[in-house]
Amino acid sequence: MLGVAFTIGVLLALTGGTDARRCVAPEALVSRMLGQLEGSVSVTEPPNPSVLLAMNLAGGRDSDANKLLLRQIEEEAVKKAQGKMTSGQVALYVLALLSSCQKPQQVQALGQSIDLVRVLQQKTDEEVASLETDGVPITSLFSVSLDALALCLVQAGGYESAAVALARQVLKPGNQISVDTRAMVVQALVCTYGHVDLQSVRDLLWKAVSTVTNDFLNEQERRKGQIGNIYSMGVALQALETSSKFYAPREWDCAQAFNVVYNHDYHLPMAIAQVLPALVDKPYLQAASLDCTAHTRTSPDQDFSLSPSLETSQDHKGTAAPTLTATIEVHYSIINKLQGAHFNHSIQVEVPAGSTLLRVLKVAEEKEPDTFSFKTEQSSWGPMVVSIHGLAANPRDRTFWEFLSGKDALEEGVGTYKPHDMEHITANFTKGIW
Ligand code: B12
Repeated sequence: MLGVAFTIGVLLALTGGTDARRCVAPEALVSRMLGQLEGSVSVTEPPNPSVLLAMNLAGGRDSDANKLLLRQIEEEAVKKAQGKMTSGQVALYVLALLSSCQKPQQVQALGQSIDLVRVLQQKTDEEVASLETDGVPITSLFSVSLDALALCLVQAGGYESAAVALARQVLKPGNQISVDTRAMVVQALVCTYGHVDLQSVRDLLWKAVSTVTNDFLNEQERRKGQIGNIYSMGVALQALETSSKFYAPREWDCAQAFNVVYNHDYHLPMAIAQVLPALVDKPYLQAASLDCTAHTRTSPDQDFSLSPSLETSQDHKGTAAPTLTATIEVHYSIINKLQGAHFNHSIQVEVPAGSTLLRVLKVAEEKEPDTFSFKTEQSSWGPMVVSIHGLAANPRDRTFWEFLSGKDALEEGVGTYKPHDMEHITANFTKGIW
């Protein structure tokens, strides 16, 4: 009897203590994802701070890729932070540097030095002012949440008013704020809650976090583990990991939610960068409390047995690889019923099976350049379509080009989504909430 109890005790200690709700993914999956992140680092690509943050949270600090990425981040910070970077991008830089045990207040590279925290404070103040006057931020509520989280973690001023504004937004009756954004709001508010004394603010933050997290738990129950779509899971799990006291005594079935993630094969570095911290139970909230002296995980470089599907299954739905000669027909429409001269044009496009939607857009443009011209901008998630038929999306008036398959909004961008034969894709000029 004593032996059994001892074994259970040892097992509990190994799995992280007596808290039965905590989940951690299998080591093989964690090292495979770390390997994918390391593989995404390159001297020719713009550095992605979310990738560095995720590597550090998952314990992969010693790799060459990590060191290269840190240097690129420092150089990019001194070159661009002050100017064209958005508040959320600066916040991600701050979080990445904190997780690398660097001081964001004093970033030195290329013979220059910059205080990223001060830059972030200025940009956050502008976001909050816009939220207060126009009811919307300059960029996105997701970004403002990153801002508040980063400022809270470094204990610089400015995050409390951002957190209060965010709490009010998620508590607005009938708001349509996405799961992803509400999840990021949770981490910002949980951090702030730990540092404010004023009871009325604490009550507001408590109410906002418990409302959002209970909604997530309800959705998970209804949808057998899923919260939002498959790409929302990373940030949603991070939110639930940081907030158990806000939904207590309710318990979170983390195993059920983790299973949803295990059943998906993530390829995009950005998607992995949001999921991996959750899988090792190290949400962004812990970016400033990592043990910088600890031994880190080894990279899985040579261990191909861990990633059998990496090379072959670019198609996340697991369908068979197409033969090189097969082609598919895609019906593509572009619609603007919102602004200026309205238009509605359609075209039938033939592309090799397995092509991305970006290829469909390119073929449509080649066939009818006057009608189907388009522009993309590179982002952390890949190419984003910012203009079609000369009509440009404008973040200031909340317009963007939304992509649909039939009537359903796509859950991936044009750089990764692969249409099937006879699919009807629409690009609709839309006004959004973000
Ligand atoms: C806000 C937001 C938007 C806003 C961005 C407006 C703005 N100026 O900020 C709008 C509404 C325009 C938008 C559009 C789309 N989005 Co969006 N978006 C987000 C959200 C909630 C936060 C992004 C953010 O602010 N990040 C913080 C800043 C600091 O980082 P950033 O890298 O600078 O952010 C930029 C990019 O994220 C980019 N962006 C936003 N969404 C997308 C989607 C794609 C495919 C690309 C390439 C770029 C991109 O816009 C941001 C500002 O410039 C994320 C959620 C998440 N989990 O990350 C989803 C998210 C990135 N979006 C997603 C999707 C699917 C789309 C759409 C394809 C939806 C559709 N059916 O049309 C479109 C893009 C279509 C196109 N034209 O190419 C998915 C991407 C999944 C994937 N595997 O690619 C996410 C993860 C949401 C989800 N769970 O489904 N989005």
